[in-house]
Amino acid sequence: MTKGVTARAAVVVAALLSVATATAVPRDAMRVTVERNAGGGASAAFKFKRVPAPARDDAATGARLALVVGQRDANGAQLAALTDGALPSNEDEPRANFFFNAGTDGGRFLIDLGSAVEIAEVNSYSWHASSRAAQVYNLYASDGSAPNFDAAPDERTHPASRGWKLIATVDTRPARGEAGTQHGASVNDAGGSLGKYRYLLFDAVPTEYDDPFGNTFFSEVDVIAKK
Ligand SMILES: [Ca+2]
Repeated sequence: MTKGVTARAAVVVAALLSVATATAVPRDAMRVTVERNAGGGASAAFKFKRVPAPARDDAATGARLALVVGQRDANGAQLAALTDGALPSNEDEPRANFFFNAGTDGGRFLIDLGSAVEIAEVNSYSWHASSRAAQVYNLYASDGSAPNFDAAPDERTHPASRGWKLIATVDTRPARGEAGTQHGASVNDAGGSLGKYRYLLFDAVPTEYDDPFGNTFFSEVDVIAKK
């Protein structure tokens, strides 16, 4: 009984807060744009209709990368492949992609931009003939200013409890139909800015658990600064 009342009270408080937010400042207009190429549409140019093609000189170029949780698959590239501007030339080029180890439950990697940047978009790209093409991850961001900020929250630590904000949950798997081999995701905001952040944390899980090979072949991650 008490529990029900508490839950209902929480709903009311949430509703009041949302009204206050709506009148005080524009509501968040974060969007996740997802596209999938298949067959001949998947080329080394990573061309999509709405997701921008990978950039060579984005804000993540030269950023510090760190593996925070999980193991790299030794058949794949180092984390540096995520921001080197180089793309795989075909759908089966493990050395041109970073992926978490086979049979493991994904993990977390960090992009440290070195200083706070007003971010317009975070775009991620992947390419694989089968189930490793899709991307499933939570994107967290932080300016690092929280007193208890932890740049490397381990698997027992919820990032939100250590100074991180959940920006988006990205899942490029189609609800039905062709899965595609080349996926692009763009996290952006209708207002032009996702916010000003120094750190990005990707919290990725396998795309499927039917076999040990569900960890995404990440080809590139771009961080586009607001102009
Ligand atoms: Ca790359």
